[in-house]
Amino acid sequence: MTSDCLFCRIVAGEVPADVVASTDRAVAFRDIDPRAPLHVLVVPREHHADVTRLAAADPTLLADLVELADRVAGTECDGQFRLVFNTGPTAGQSVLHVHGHVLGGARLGWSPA
Ligand code: IU
Repeated sequence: MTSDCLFCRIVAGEVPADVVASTDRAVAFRDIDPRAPLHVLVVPREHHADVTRLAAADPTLLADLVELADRVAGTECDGQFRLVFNTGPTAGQSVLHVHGHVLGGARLGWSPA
């Protein structure tokens, strides 16, 4: 837990969030600024700054995030989803606690730039 990390504080229950699913190692909650009918963030309970560091430190935990994303999409929409890990500020990462954006519920465009 990093006390100045927003997502650590959400995981700890110190900051409210609309949690849709969780495991002993990860939490899924709705993004406050949804960009698709389904827009949920999957985050590990343990703090890792980004997906490359998580993959190096604990690849099983990264696989857990993918599994949780799949479970959420199966519950919340038709099971089809896009999983996005913005990595670094230039790519759009604003919160330095790894999070996968689970996007779905509609046909998605393909225009990140
Ligand atoms: P990004 O990939 O780091 O830009 O994603 C951060 C996301 O966190 C972004 O989509 C925000 O809308 C979202 N978010 C949130 O869900 N709850 C919050 O309290 C804050 C940001 I601040």
